[in-house]
Amino acid sequence: MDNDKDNILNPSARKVQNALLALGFDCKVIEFQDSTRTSAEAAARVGCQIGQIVKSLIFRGLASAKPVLVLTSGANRVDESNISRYAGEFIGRADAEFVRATTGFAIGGIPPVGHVQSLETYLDEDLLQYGKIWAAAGTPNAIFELTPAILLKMTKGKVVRVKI
Ligand code: 5CA
Repeated sequence: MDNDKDNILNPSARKVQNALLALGFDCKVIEFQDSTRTSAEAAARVGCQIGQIVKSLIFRGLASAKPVLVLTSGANRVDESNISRYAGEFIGRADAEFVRATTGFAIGGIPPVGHVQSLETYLDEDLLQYGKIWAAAGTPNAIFELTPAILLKMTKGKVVRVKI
């Protein structure tokens, strides 16, 4: 593994890089000058298809208030009724405060791992078609490259259909 001491990162991006290394994944967090806040911006930064960007969306169980992480292809819109079925209860979109409290990160930079608590996680089956994908790394201009198989392994997510 490369010694990554020389990769100077914003503290939130560093938190993600450290979490990846601690989990045993040799993924390198990259910070850009320009925004990777949206899937379109992230795809423009790395020159990939928008579908290769992993969106990390937090939902909230309406009955239990449990957080649910949905990792979806940047090309897709999440059908909340699908996720409700998998989660076993109605779910709604989490607000910014809930996202921060359950993940430790702000919207626009939510990584797939390194959260303050472990999250029930669903992974969009459409991500599996790509050789390489990119996920957010703690800030709205940090991302890292990985494969769908690695994403599955690091999150222990359940592969599901998320779109309608
Ligand atoms: N860094 C990029 C690409 S990796 C990124 O994090 N994209 S994202 O899709 O995972 O995160 C932004 C998403 O957060 C948006 O798609 C949007 O659906 C959601 N979002 C934005 N504002 C809010 C808000 N106020 N409450 C809940 N969700 C929000």
